Amino acid sequence: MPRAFITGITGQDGQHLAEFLHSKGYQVFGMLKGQNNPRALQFRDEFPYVELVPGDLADLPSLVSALEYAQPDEVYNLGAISFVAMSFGQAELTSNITGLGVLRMLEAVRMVGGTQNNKIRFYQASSSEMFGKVREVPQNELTPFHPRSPYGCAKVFGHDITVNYRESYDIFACSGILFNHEGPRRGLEFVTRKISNAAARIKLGVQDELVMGNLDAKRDWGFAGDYVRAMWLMLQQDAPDDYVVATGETHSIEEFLTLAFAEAGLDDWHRYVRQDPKFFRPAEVDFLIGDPKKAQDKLGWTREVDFPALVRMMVRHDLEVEASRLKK
Ligand code: GDR
Repeated sequence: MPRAFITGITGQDGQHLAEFLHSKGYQVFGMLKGQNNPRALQFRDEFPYVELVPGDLADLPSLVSALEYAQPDEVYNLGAISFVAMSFGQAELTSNITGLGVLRMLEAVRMVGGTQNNKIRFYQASSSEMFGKVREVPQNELTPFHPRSPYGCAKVFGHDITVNYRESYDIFACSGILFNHEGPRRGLEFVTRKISNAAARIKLGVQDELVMGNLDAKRDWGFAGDYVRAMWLMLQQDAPDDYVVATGETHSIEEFLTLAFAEAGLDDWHRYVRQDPKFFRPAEVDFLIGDPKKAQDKLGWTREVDFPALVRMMVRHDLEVEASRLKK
């Protein structure tokens, strides 16, 4: 039975990946940080087949112990401070966890997997936020980086150090440059889920307005369930490499609002949406669109859920969840 170790296990991607690897017959270990982590209880109920192992990306000895215990064939480093807006207020913490955390994980892989013929395959969750103020359209694996937030800067470090460890120590280390990927498991702080959840609550009469930031941004939004397949495919190749994972389409926040409110059975979203400067960021990434050609050609990866289906899935889920909450 192959063994996989995942950081960020309680996040959206951790959950999708755990489910996917379990269906492939893996024994799945997930790293859980903190004392009495509030997410642990619900996670254990939903994913009884995942063995939770204590550890923290800020603490190298804990990563070594966790890997010694799990003895993984594959390590997926999905753990991070992942909310771009928050990274401006907590830049040092973000650099430590999202950036230096990758270095610590790679060191742990080196220490536990051995300095020669290291058998552990490593996946790093890199991000389209590294492209930031984009230098070309669409963005591919060779597009230069120009991050626009402490989060983006930390991800650039994580990406570069992954490539460096691959080249220096011959570690099978891959970096997936994933564009935005969403779904019903997305946290409520991210714009897509904030909209789908608000549309559902407004429809059900438990909320009357939606307060947002910059509506001019455009994103290449895919479904998280499709993207975790790409992570796994990267680690099944003969040689390690980096891949952009994206849909190749970009959509505006206004398009998302239009589809989401219509799916909830509401007329014009403009009636409910107000902008507030507190949701604006000191610097923005206005236009992202990825070129997934390499992932399609070399990994045989394709997405299954398109943009309208993604919005529909999220709004329907939130209508159900919010309606059942009302009944309680
Ligand atoms: P992003 O995701 O920053 O792209 O990073 P997010 O959904 O937070 O923002 C997308 C865009 O929407 C604009 N926006 C708002 N965003 C939020 N969260 N809330 C609002 O009210 C709002 N109004 C407008 C933002 O300004 C932004 O332009 C995500 C994260 O998952 C990262 O971890 C990941 O690396 C990248 O996607 C790829």
